[in-house]
Amino acid sequence: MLVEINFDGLIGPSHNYAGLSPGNLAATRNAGRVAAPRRAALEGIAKMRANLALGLTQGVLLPLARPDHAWLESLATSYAEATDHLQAQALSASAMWAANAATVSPAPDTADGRCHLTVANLVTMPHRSHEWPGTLAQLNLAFADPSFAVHGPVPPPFGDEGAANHMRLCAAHDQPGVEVFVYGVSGGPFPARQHREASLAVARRHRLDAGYALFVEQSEAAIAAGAFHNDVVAVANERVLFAHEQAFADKGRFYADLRDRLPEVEIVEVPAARVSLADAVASYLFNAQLVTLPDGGMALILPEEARENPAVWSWLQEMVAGNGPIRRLEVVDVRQSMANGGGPACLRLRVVADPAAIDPRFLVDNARLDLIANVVEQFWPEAIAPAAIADPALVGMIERAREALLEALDIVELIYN
Ligand code: SUG
Repeated sequence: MLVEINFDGLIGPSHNYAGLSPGNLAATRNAGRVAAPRRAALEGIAKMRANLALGLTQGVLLPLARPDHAWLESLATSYAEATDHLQAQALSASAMWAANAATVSPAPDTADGRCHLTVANLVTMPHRSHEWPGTLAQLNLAFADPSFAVHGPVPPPFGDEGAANHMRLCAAHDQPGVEVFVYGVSGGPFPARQHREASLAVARRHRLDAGYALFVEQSEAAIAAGAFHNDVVAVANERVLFAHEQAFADKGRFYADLRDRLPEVEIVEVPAARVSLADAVASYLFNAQLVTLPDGGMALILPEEARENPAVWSWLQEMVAGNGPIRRLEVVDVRQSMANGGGPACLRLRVVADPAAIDPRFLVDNARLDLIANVVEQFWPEAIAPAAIADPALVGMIERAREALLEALDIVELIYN
């Protein structure tokens, strides 16, 4: 049976605030802060537990080997010799944001009836551009079953940031859907990270029906306001699109195309007069997980920051009191990730598949999360201050922590990936 599985990126032991992502306002604002990797990972685990409690199927993707010595070697340097900036880029725990791991087209949408995954190249940000080899190794393990087709990255210079710029709308998860690829052309002072050419390549590789793949430009205003990915201003689930009024460059055309392909679509649009783009970005209202619960109703899993923003919270209260499709709000605390610009939706990759076809080591229940939490409690650094990044003792601790995790989960194949 095909179900939606959320694979959360476990927050790695090297989590820190180095301000590496221009255009990501939270990460820039928090540059230089002392990070708390252990607390960060436990927040993420608590979010996974909350999803299990809602009756959802949960998976996990694991931290990559950091620092990335192979990457530094390809730059003809080593961690000890590298500049502070290059060290931070090699050490980043940014693979936690699993929405950027890959773009996923489930089996009902593809010509060969397989579920296709293309690992994202993330070429726009140097610290993220070297994630893909480790992520690909993991996808190849987790999705080794022949019902999946795992693809390497789209070649540079075409920037691809994975599922964060992709939405799938359908009558039900196991039915054929409309796949929406959102790309950027201009972002004012900030880079547009998703290139149209990359989105087109992913759609071709995934063998999508051309009539049911839409290519939609993100608005320049949204990127300029700090929405470096579409999932900061829009989220979709089954027949529902939840979006900010200013998310898209030409929403009239997009909504009309969507209604044409999926007549039952319900568009829940938040007007700028109620929630400004600035409030949407600061609160991560749209970086929520929009999920279908086992009883068929839909819930929005939001960060605490959305509850703390009066304009956002009052709009949400009115929405759930009304007659719309989203009836329940769940609030989670992922502040450590949020401070780097990653909300609940950034932390997960959605895959619609038969759980029996997935390597069971990548699926979690509460017992497996207990196992992970024990390793985190024992091995993850409590704090990382910016100056500590150069400290060989800290680096040793980070490397040991990941090894302990892979041993505990019996996924030692990944130790060198
Ligand atoms: O790519 N932050 C990530 C946040 C990614 C959020 N993902 C989605 N919206 N799907 C980014 O900007 C900051 C890391 C640092 O500065 O150390 C960072 O990479």
